[in-house]
Amino acid sequence: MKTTPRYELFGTRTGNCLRAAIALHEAGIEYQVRHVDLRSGDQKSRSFLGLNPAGKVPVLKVTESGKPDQVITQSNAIILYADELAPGRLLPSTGSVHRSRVLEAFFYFVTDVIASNGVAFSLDATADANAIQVLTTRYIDRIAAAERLLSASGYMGGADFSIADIAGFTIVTAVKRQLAWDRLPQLAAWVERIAERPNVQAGLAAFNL
Ligand SMILES: N[C@@H](CCC(=O)N[C@@H](CS)C(=O)NCC(=O)O)C(=O)O
Repeated sequence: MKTTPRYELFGTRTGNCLRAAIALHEAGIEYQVRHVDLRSGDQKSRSFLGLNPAGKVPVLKVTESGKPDQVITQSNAIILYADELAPGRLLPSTGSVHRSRVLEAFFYFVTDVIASNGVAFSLDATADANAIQVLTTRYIDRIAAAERLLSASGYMGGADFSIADIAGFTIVTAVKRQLAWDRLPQLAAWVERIAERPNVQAGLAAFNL
């Protein structure tokens, strides 16, 4: 008899965790939220380090009887895992000409925008103002340049909603106060379009206490 796996998403209200939560909702995967309070140091507890020795969220734990537990510790690996469970909903299938366009837009946000933002955020603690400014200018300029990735139908890299929209939406909304919106009308319309999706709203609310 085939059993249904149990999914638990460990995290809190950060961009990396929200991206994972949105992907699970968009893929139609039911999961339980496990709050990890970073300010209290839950991520350094013995039990959490047993799950992810890096002490970082998000973490997706998959439990299925008769199988060893599966633990996925990177937000983008969780997003791709969600795609595997619901093929075609988050990423055009292998062999489709549209797939590489979506992956291009997805990795643009992950490596060129989110990574710079993450480093700028971590430098904040050490108050290296110059380096923070360089990195901030870099990710803001790259977000503005992302308007060219929008398809005619208004999604990032493809005709339909995809993992590229998930990657872009959470970082663009996280830094929205820093953007010159009067010069980015298409990006503004895209943000509204993505924000209207019920599964995006559900993912954004996943870690609300
Ligand atoms: N590349 C990782 C980054 C994970 C990460 O940096 N998580 C942060 C929160 S967004 C964290 O757990 N910080 C707690 C700590 O470093 O103590 C991913 O995308 O999942």
